[in-house]
Amino acid sequence: MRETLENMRDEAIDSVAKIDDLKQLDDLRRKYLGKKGELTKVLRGMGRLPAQERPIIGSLANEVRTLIQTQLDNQRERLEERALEDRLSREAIDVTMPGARIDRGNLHPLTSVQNEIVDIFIGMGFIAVEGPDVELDYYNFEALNIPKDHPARDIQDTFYINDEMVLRTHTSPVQVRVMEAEEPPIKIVVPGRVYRSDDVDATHSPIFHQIEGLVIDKNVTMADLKGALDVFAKELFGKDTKTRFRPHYFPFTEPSVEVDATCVTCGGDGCRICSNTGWIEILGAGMVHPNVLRYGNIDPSIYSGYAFGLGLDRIVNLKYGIDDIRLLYENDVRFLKQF
Ligand code: 2NM
Repeated sequence: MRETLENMRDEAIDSVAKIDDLKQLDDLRRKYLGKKGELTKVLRGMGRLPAQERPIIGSLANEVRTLIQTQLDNQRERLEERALEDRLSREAIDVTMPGARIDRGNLHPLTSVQNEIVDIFIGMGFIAVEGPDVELDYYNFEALNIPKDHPARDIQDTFYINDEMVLRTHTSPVQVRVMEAEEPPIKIVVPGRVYRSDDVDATHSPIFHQIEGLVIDKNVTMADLKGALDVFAKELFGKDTKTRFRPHYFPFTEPSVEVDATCVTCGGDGCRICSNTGWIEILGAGMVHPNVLRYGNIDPSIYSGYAFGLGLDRIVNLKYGIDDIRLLYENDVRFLKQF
C-alpha cells in the first residue's frame, strides 16, 4: 500500500507538470483527489490494514494528498498566468497603426458656393439677411414695381398659394421688408430659395437659388455698383477677371444692367462654355427704382441705392463645369462627394 501511494505520488507529480490546459488539470484533480479518485480508493482500503500500520499509511496518504493538491494549485496558477499573458498579447493595441478612416461628409456645392459668395459681400461690409419663402404678392410683385399685368405674375410662371400669397419668385421681397423696417444706410445680401413654375430641363428647375444685394445711402451711384460688382467677380473667379455692364431692363431698377465676366473656362479667348464670346453673364443689377424706394418708405430725394441679383445654381455649374442643373437636386452621393 505504501508502494501504491508512492507510485501514485510520483505519477501525479509527473502528469501535473505535463498538463498545459486548465480543463485537463481539473480532470487530473478528479482522477487523484475526487470522490471516486485513486487516493480515495486507497483510503477506503485502509480498513483492511493491520491496526499498527494504519496511522503510518494514513499519514503518508495525507502527505501525498497535500503534495498533489499543492502541485495542482501551483500548476493552475502558472496556467492562469499564461492564459492572461496570452490574452493580453493577443489584445494588445498597436498605437502606431493608422486609425480607421472616418468618412466625412461635405457641404452641398450650392451651400459651399453660397457661403463663399455671401462671405465675399460680408468682406465688403454687407450683412446677410433671410426672409420667408412663402411671400405676400405685395412684397413679391407690387412693392417691386411689377404691375398687375406683368408677365412675371402669370400663373404660368408663379406658384400661387392663394389670391394674396405666392412662393417667392426672387429674394427681392426680403429687401423690401428690410427697407420698410430699417433706416438707411442699408447694405445687405439675401441668399435663399426661390420658386418658378418651370418645366425641368438641363437649365431649369422649379426650385432654384438666388443671392441678391441691396445698398442704400446718400449719394450711392452707378459707380458704386460697378466697383462693388467688379471686386465681387474678381474675388469669386480670380483677380484677372474683367467685367462689362450691358444696358438691360428690370421693373425694379432704373437704369438696369446685365453684368458679364470674362469666361472662367477660357479666360476670354472663346470656348464652348461662353459660345465663343469670351464673356459669361453672371448677374443683373441696377439703381433701385424710385417707386421701389417709396414702397420701402425711403425718400428718393434724399437716398439712392443699387441692387443686384444672381442665380446661384448657374454660378455653381459654371464654377465646377457642371452641365445639368438637375444634378444639383438629385442628391446622388457619387456626384455630391466630388465637391
Ligand atoms: C436683380 C436685378 C436687378 C433687385 C432689386 C431689388 C430691390 F428690392 F431692391 F428692389 N432687389 N433685387 C434686383 C435688381 C435683382 O436680379 C437679377
